[in-house]
Amino acid sequence: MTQWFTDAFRAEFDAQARLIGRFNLAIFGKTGVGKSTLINAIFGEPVAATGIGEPVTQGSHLYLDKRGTLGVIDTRGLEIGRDDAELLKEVTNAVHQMRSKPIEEQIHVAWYCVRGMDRRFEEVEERFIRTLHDLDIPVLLVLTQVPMRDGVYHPDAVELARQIEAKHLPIVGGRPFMTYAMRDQFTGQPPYGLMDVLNATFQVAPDAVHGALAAAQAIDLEAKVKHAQRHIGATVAAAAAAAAVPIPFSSAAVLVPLQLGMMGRIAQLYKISFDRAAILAIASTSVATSLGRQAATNLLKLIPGAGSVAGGVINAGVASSFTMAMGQAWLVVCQKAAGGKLPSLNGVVDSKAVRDLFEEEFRKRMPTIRQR
Ligand SMILES: Nc1nc2c(ncn2[C@@H]2O[C@H](COP(=O)(O)OP(=O)(O)O)[C@@H](O)[C@H]2O)c(=O)[nH]1
Ligand SMILES: [Mg+2]
Repeated sequence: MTQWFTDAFRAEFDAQARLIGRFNLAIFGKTGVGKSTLINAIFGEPVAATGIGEPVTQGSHLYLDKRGTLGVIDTRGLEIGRDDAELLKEVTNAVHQMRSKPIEEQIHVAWYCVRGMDRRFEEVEERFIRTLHDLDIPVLLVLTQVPMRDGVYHPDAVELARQIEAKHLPIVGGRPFMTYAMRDQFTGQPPYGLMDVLNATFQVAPDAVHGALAAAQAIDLEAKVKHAQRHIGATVAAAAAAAAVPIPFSSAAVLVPLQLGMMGRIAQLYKISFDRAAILAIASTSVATSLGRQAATNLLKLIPGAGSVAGGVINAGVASSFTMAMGQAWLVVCQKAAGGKLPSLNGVVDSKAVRDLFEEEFRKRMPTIRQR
């Protein structure tokens, strides 16, 4: 009975995935400085150790690991400080080859990582950063594992940062970012500095991949909300345009792809998989209890009482307000799902609770709809 819905949602979900694209981050630095730890802390998913991903070009030591809206490019088998000439050559070649591809296949930002307590920054590291800059890749220099106490950075890391600044490297902000990515169980040192790295990354990443970066990162929930609201706004405008010539309430099929696309987009901002999003969407819109195929003509039919408010026709105003209410209600469902705050029964989503939540949020924006 819900197959039509799942199929239609799948098509719109996938279309949105293509529109969101991918944010590609290149990460460099010596082994053990904390690159994987930093990525995990900011993007929130465990990076498989090594061996995942594919060479950027055949035989290359530059690997691209695709994880939905995030692509991580790193080097394997070549070490800074050992294979410098080869590494610089490969990076240069790879970037040149990627340049002829669409924007979502290019490197958007690079993080060059140095362990804050290493006390030295080598000339080859400087050359590496200048090379990336010359290839038009914005570079953030990140000092990792910098101990901080009472708001003061460890003096050795401060000294290293000062030395680096004196080199006037072409790095974002002109100086290194001090970070600590993961709590130290022994000293209790908490993480810090991650939001600054993320904000700077947003600032230098091309606009076209901001949505992907907002979706990929896991620490800035405001950025997710901002992008969700922007997309809801765009969908509301599209819905109003689609209903510029009023549509009978019974056959508002033109709004279905717009609304499903909006739901798919928001789900992906919160890294909700298609399968899970479909379950939540079916629960939210009470598709499961509706009359099968018929419902494909109008999602609003699935909201009890909506028809009486629309008064038999959907004009631009009705299309706007309903789409807005749907978007906001779905956003709340996704936020709770991502935060692990949706009620479940024995580990399975509690459909009734999801539907009550969606309807409650929907009605907050559409107080004229009567209660069931
Ligand atoms: N407590 C703590 N440990 C870290 C941090 N960054 C890295 N490490 C540890 O340092 C080691 C190397 O880190 P990893 O991320 O694998 O380095 P990579 O080789 O640059 O990817 C691991 O044991 C990490 O747990 C951090 O910010 N805090
Ligand atoms: Mg690693």
